[in-house]
Amino acid sequence: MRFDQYANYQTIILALFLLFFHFSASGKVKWDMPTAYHESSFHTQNIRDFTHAVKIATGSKLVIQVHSGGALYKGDTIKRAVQTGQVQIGERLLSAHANENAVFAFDSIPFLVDSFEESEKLMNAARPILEKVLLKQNLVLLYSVPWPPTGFYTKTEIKSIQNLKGLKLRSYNSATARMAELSGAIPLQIEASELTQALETGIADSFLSSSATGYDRKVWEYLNFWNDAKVWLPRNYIFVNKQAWEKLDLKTRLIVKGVAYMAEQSGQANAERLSNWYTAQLKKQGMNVHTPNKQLKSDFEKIGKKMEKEWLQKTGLDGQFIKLAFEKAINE
Ligand code: PCA
Repeated sequence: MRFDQYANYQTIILALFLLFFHFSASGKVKWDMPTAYHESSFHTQNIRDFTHAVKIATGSKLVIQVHSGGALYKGDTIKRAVQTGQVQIGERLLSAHANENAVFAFDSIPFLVDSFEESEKLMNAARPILEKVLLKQNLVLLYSVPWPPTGFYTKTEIKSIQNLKGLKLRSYNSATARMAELSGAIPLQIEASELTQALETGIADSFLSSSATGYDRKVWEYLNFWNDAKVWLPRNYIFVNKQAWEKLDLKTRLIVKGVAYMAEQSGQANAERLSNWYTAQLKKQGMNVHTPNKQLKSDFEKIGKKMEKEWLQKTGLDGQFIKLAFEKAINE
């Protein structure tokens, strides 16, 4: 082969390579998104709106396929799957990772917030720290949506903390387990997707959760009382694998961030709007809905203070930053 022929081949190969690179850079990207909660959950519906909006706004350049209810990865494996790049994006209960880093439990300090407005202030106070911690774990935070407040589902009315003694209380994170433990109950870690089975078989005889999950899991078929104690408003968060994120071009990233902001706002508005509706449905199905009496309230508050202290000890400077930023926002 003559030298100029050889040079031509090289040019053609280079041109093909550039062409391929151009198409893969501007081509369509498909992401898989495992979530832990059922299709009927308002969180999943919000995610459906988010992914639909991303598809439209990017002209189908980025298409996200949602796998709800732990169908692709069970709740407790979703974060790892995204961190290691097995999937590109996921949704999970933030405080479920508190064992890795107590910062993840900023939303699970009992009675620190009891309204959606305060929950949003707390999220905004914690956001920079949360983003920093997640980035170190190869994750990019997109957005976060709260659950309605958590309360106690039981067979009989809780009039005092004594009534919680010995109950097999299903919990969904280490903070609910600690709350159960400090109340004298026996905590059992069970995913929402396995909650119905646990109640059916008697593995659990009570649980901590929101009106949303009680309604979604048809709790009235097993239990009669809901104590709307407003222990906290835990959050789900939506996160992306860092490499998958960086592979997107800048314009797509900006669109996804914008849509994520809207999804956080609409998710929160829906949670707030539906919260009372869920509670009304529980009543409609014959459940007794009540709030803690004075004694129970003060017993719970003591537990809250203790858990807040424990959280501040575990989180150090990060926790102090979040607490101060939150207090500042509350007093503004
Ligand atoms: N429902 C979820 C988490 C918080 C909530 O309200 C659950 O019970 O697992």
